Amino acid sequence: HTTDVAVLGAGPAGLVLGNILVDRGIDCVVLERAEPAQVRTRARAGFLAPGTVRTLERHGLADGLHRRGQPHGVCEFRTGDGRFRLDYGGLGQRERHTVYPQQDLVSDLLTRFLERGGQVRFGTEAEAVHDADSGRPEVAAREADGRPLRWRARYVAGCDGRHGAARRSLPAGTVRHHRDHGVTWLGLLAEAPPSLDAVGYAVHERGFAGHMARTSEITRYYLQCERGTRAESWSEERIWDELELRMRAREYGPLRRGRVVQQAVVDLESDVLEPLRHGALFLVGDAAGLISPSAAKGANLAVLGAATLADALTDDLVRGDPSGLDAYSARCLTHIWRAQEFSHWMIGLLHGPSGADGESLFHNSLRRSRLTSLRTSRSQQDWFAEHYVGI
Ligand code: RFL
Repeated sequence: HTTDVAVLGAGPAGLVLGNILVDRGIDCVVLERAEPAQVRTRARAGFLAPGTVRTLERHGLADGLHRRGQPHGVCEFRTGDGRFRLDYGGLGQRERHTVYPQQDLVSDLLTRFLERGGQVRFGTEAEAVHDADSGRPEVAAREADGRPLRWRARYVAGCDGRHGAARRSLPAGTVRHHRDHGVTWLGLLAEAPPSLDAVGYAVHERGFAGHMARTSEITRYYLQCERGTRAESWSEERIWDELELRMRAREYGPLRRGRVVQQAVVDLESDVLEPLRHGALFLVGDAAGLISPSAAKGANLAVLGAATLADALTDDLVRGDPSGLDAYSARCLTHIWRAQEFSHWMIGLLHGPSGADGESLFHNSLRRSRLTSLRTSRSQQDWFAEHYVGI
């Protein structure tokens, strides 16, 4: 098989890229390991930055999120020193998030891609990208029944996440900046309405707890836990009791409990690959860099990276201008590092550092002081708001 652009992975990155290319008449194929039902139902992110929404609007991909997404602009911090709310939608650039579950966005993108005549090979696992340094790279893949498949393309977009084939196919010597933050979260999805009209961040001596709305019936919660925790070892009752304790429900009101439908352990890790281009192979989204979920940037970076690559590919394939492809890596790395820096700052706001003195009085006091600045300093609040919704 041959195509102009072989896209590995049908997540937010791959499907935004595919949609823009097909809309511009560029031949592409998306190879996706999972089956459609799985692609349409994987619950992950939910907070879309205004820049992400504008990008999706520009490419006719925002109908669903305008219909069903909810604007969101407030967060609430609960600490031993009391609680405070930040109306971040009225601070900084005065912009808000749109809360729209990632699986709904991905489902919309997939529907739109197929309507536009896009081709997805589901149940097809990319195994390796060969000859990336040549003008005719090849993707070796395997279909669900084990049959091998080869696609020759002009370009390959690695949108297949952190464990995908694109990362495995990088030449030796690719730089991977990696950081394990030494913090682990139990990520939970509850069939329960949100308990607050804000994102809730609870900083507690027993560890961080977080609350994020998804829909009127579904809420995401996070609980910091010991490294090496098995997700199943937490019973529903223990989860809700611990959430109520850390979120100080006795002072600020009970949580609305419900069935916990997903519980998974997430080790907070970040990495950035450099460069993001190797010959004809480009890395996008989680394949390009993994960002800890502390600042909800991952899906947003995926959409932005995909739109940037789509423009660069269009310039090259339609107009014969390769300058956008040459600039792709540097351009995306600028956004990625800004998001990493803020995400790192958030980790320091919400937890002690890893290691023996993580919960030392020294670090606790620094964190308290950082929270005090955020509570009392208008310029700090503006800075926070700008970076919280920015991308
Ligand atoms: P995805 O979404 O992982 O999609 C990759 C796709 O590639 C497929 N695939 C392959 N296909 C073919 N061959 C192979 N060898 C393949 N290997 C993999 C997979 O099946 C999949 O369909 O990557 P993409 O498109 O780069 O998008 C990234 C985002 O999904 C990710 O950054 C976010 O979900 C991160 N994230 C959040 N981001 C936000 O912006 N806001 C949030 O509130 C937010 N919350 C979260 C999150 C991630 C979480 N987890 C699960 C780590 C909350 C959680 C709990």
